[in-house]
Amino acid sequence: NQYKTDTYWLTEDIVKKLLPKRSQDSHKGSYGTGIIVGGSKGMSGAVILAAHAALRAGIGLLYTLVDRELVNTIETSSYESITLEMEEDLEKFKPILVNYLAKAQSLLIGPGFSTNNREELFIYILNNFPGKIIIDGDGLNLLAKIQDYSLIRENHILTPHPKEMSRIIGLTVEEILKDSINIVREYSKKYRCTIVLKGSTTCIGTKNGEVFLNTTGNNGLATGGSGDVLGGIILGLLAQGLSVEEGAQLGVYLHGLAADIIAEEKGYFSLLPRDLPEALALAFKKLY
Ligand code: B4P
Ligand code: MG
Repeated sequence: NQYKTDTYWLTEDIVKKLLPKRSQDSHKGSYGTGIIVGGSKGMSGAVILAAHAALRAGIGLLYTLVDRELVNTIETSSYESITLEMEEDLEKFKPILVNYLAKAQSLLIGPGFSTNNREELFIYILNNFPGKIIIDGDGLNLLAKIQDYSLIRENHILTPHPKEMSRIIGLTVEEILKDSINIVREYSKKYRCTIVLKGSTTCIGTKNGEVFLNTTGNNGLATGGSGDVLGGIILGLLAQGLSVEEGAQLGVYLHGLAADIIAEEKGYFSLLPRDLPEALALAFKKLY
């Protein structure tokens, strides 16, 4: 019996209680600031998708930190975010970076980031950003490359698909899929963090050993880029004050619900990740 104690279906009742509060008497400072660190040559779309998702998730202010050659692309595609440029010389960049990091409550690192020559910057950010961090995509691949899991803290969320999970823990994709609930529970307890193992039934493990199974989403999400949108949604929720456990649960549920709302009208074939941020509006509305 795989559904033993401490395993829950992520239902509407559970996630409704996690919605961030909005008040009439508020301003952008009330809804938090986030930073996306990602992108590389040929992979600017990952940052753009994540940025739109964070903004549609209600974040107050959003920064993206990208390589110089990506700055123009991001600037022309994401009107509401502020683009920061990464300096190649890390020693020179550190004092500037520290100032950027001090502005935000949540940070997403990894979408389209590449793993080439990124180790030092990745380690520096993980060690110097005190807020909540989502490690996705190439951030996870860097973790697997560096093999230093002491970098992971309680206020971190790892969002691997089974192949990324396999690179981190050393089991095969088949082994992970056969026993995903117990594996997610084991590693989120071991690393004392939140792990979102993505798939057709996304499985969320918390540091205390609870596991939540998502009930939304459909095969329209099986297109490159939908993972980047998920990272952005969670980033936006964390900036608004949700804990890593709450942000992971509500974010995963909303991401799938947005896809379900689109599919109801348009079916599964043509769903694109770029459609998801806009559909988030209806997903929020359904829960409110
Ligand atoms: P990458 O090349 O690293 O893909 P990516 O850039 O991470 O894409 P993206 O960020 O959009 O997708 P992600 O999975 O993060 O590697 C992909 C490769 O990894 C695949 O070619 C495959 O070999 C392997 N792999 C990935 N997922 C696998 C799986 N489930 N089983 C076996 N091998 C796998 O995010 C996708 C998002 O969409 C998640 O939120 C996910 O939950 C959702 N989603 C995808 N399909 C869904 C479905 N059928 N139903 C509900 N939700 C779904
Ligand atoms: Mg991904």
